[in-house]
Amino acid sequence: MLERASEALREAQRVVVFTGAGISAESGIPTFRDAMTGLWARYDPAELATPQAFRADPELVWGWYEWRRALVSRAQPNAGHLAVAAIEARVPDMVVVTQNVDDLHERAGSSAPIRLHGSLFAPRCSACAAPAPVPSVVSTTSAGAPAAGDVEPVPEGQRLAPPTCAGCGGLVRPGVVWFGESLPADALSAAVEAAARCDLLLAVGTSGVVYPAAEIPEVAARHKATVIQVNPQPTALDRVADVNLRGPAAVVLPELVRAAWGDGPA
Ligand code: BJW
Repeated sequence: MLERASEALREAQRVVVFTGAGISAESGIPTFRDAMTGLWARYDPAELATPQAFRADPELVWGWYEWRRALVSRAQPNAGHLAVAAIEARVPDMVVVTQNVDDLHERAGSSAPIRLHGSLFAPRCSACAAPAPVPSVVSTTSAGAPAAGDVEPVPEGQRLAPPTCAGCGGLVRPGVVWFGESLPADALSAAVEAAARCDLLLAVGTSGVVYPAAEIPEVAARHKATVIQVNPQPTALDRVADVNLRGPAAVVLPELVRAAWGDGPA
């Protein structure tokens, strides 16, 4: 399996790496469908990630996102993110399409990932959509001592009042795409175009159940690209994958890069 995948990767001219929450799991970021733990355990992420939840309880939803932003700010890219950047260094026509709202691909060295579901670091006004400053609070009391630059802690499970927009006074919301909202049209069309012209798509750490993002590997398969999936579990994408590499991204991706080019990320 690894040999077939590495050969296809070495020969590919145009590659898309399509990532989901699983690639950040080994950086300590829970996947979206992991049961929430600690003081967040009684909430369902699929219910919090909605405009309805923000309207009903903005402090609960803003507190959850600020807690997650703090967790991400303290996390480091793992060997999986580094391997993706290593592929980019070897394949000139390579596009990263991510559903993740963390910034670990960029911090690992990927140059311009296409973000389908927004970012934890791009809050905007819920009324007029003007970009808002990222609050300076970035630490959590549950994750140990504050990191350098932290101002004050965001305890797990805590409601936080969202800031208000400097222009119109509306509530500031996370700059992410919630269920029922449209994906950024430019990002979606760039991702579909890249998938339609690639000769290899690597789907990493995604359950493949959230649409329209889950169409990206389907588009690549329809255009006869080789689809390689990296995931410890079976997923909805098994039906389009030519090769399934079962295992954690931080182990399998460096192995794949080494097998393809004889060396890998440190
Ligand atoms: C590892 C690992 C390791 C673990 N290494 N792997 C067509 C059919 C049916 C429904 C719809 C449809 N079109 C639209 C919809 C509705 C909806 C939808 O798809 N619902 C489904 C749940 C059924 N889609 C939408 O609402 C989208 N909007 C839209 O389409 O607008 C128009 C419209 C609206 C309504 C009706 C019709 C049309 C918007 C979707 C926005 C998704 N946003 C979220 C939240 C972002 C902010 C936040 O993070 O809080 O994005 S939801 C969540 O899911 C998040 C993720 O990006 C996304 C995908 O999840 P992902 O990344 O796959 O994570 P998991 O947790 O699901 O899976 C982790 C995987 O990792 C697992 O497979 C593990 O095994 C694996 N793993 N450890 C590698 N170490």
